[in-house]
Amino acid sequence: MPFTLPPLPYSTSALAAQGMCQETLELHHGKHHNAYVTALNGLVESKGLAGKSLETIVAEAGKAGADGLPVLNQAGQHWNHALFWQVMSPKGGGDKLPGNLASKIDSDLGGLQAFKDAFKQAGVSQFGSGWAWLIIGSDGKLKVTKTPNGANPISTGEGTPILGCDVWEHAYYLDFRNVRPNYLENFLNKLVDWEVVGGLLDKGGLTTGQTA
Ligand code: MN3
Repeated sequence: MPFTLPPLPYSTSALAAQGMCQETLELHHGKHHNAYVTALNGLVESKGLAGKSLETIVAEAGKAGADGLPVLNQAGQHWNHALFWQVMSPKGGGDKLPGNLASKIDSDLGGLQAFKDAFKQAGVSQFGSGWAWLIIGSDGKLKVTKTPNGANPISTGEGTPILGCDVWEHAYYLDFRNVRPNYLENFLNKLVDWEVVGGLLDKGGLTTGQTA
């Protein structure tokens, strides 16, 4: 089955009051994410991906190093955006975290503010395009990390993301121009749906269910 663009779980205008305008979502979801899906489908046959899950493809492409990059760029970005749309919502924002997530952030990362500071720093310090992440590390502990371009913690073997923020310029230029720190701060304070993130923590991360 070909990979498909997952529909946004809200309308393209739903996050405008929270700092992500309709034009950003139309372009980012309808053009950028869709282009990764189309390009990935174009690689299925030549790269022998048929029958593999998106998660397996991302992990294998990461292990393949430079040889895996053409697949990782598209497959990683398909996975990354699939998570990104889910972790934001019109009900997002605020500092009320579900109990499981709050207590794990307290014990593993030193509390909500320390986590937010680390996450923002990860996103700001990612040189050029990439992503900031909250992941369940391979040791079971929550960690904040970052990856360049289309990579993610599945492809690097670090762990499984439960929250990701796109820091490619296409994610924030219409709303925040060049000011990436303000975009990250707004993402954490107004856009993240903590109930969704807590649910992903319980489930051990996102499984897209998409297969080549
Ligand atoms: Mn993007």
